[in-house]
Amino acid sequence: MASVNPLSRELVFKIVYYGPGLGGKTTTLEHIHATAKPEHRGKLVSLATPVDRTLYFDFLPVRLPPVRGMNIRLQLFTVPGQVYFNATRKLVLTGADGIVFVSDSQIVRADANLESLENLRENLNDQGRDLAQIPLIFQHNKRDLPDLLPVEELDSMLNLFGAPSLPTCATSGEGIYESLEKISEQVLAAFQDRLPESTEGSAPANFSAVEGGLVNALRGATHRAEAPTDVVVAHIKAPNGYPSFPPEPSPSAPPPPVLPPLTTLPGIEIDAEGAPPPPPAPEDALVNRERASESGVSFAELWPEGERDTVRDVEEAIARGRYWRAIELCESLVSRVLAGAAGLFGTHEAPRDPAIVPMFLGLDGRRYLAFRSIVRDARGDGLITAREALAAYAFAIDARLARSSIHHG
Ligand SMILES: Nc1nc2c(ncn2[C@@H]2O[C@H](COP(=O)(O)OP(=O)(O)OP(=O)(O)O)[C@@H](O)[C@H]2O)c(=O)[nH]1
Ligand SMILES: [Mg+2]
Repeated sequence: MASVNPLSRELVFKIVYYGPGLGGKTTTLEHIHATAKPEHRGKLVSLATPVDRTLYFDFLPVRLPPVRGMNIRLQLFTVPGQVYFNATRKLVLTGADGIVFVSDSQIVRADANLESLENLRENLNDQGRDLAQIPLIFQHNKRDLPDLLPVEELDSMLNLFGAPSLPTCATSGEGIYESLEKISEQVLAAFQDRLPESTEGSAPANFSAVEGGLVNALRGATHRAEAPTDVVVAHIKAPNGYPSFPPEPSPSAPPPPVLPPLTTLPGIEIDAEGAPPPPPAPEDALVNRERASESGVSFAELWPEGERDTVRDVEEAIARGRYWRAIELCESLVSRVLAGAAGLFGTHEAPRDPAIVPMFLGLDGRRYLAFRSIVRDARGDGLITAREALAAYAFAIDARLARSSIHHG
């Protein structure tokens, strides 16, 4: 949901691009990222398969020009359109302030559009929300291709509430900024409607005050000689039994295995972060062996050299029953992982929603919140059990593994 910081006069809105697989959601964000003025957009983060199908989501932060003294930031997300990734779609949809439904205008994709819209409606219902009450626009995409449904027909099939709809071509960028402007207006208007009467008039209602219009203010270039470099891509290998990621499953093909939830990611491919760590000096190796033999197996190798001692301290604390100490150390390990990741995504632009930040790393927001609650318990007077210390350590290990899988693309 929209967050407001009255001190900095800043509004943050979450906008989710939803729609059938291969409809053009990721391409839309890529276009905005590649052509918006650098001061108006942050890094593009994509969690995709090696063949560029969205596996978890894409994320792009956008800063709009100030309107009536309010700074407005948008957090643009895409969902994975492939039908079997519904758990992820639900998670990404949580707290959306506005939805851009990216339909595929090709006649052959008519059913896929309808199914995706129905899926959107169901997922919102599960969250106690109603599509009719949420700012929504339609991007009827791929208008450059042959064998298309007319826009009017797409509207009569999909756009049952009379939401704004625009024809677009995400590959050339046609209509993409106009869609962004429309959804921005809708979320602002909805936000203003929710304000108490006393503050009415203090919030911006539309972008007419922006000189030259929002589109011109945002758009820096229509073409770039080189692809932008600030794209963070985590290419996540599909888990076993999910070998090829076909463009769209054929109806006769057996359904692919279910993807692991965001919490586990067993098939994650750990890319080396730069050069491999240097082998330990002989005396370090000796110390490591001694300490490892005290606590059995050690996970220290998963961390960079400078943090391995802390990891060994965690293991020792658990082995000796000093659970509160283990949790305290896990908290510092996790904080460093998240801070490092925030640097990758751009500290100012990273979402502040605590359930979203760990999601960048492919971690489940709920597990992160459970971890925070264990940390709070450990600081209080309550009894801390081995189970809690082990759960905290397991989360720290997951966070570390997920962090290792992200590199600059
Ligand atoms: N001709 C044409 N191709 C497009 C357009 N938009 C996207 N594409 C192509 O369609 C393919 C899929 O686009 P994506 O943006 O990855 O689709 P998506 O909706 O993110 O797909 P999922 O991540 O699987 O949900 C890519 O090859 C794009 O280049 C368009 O407007 N016109
Ligand atoms: Mg995608």
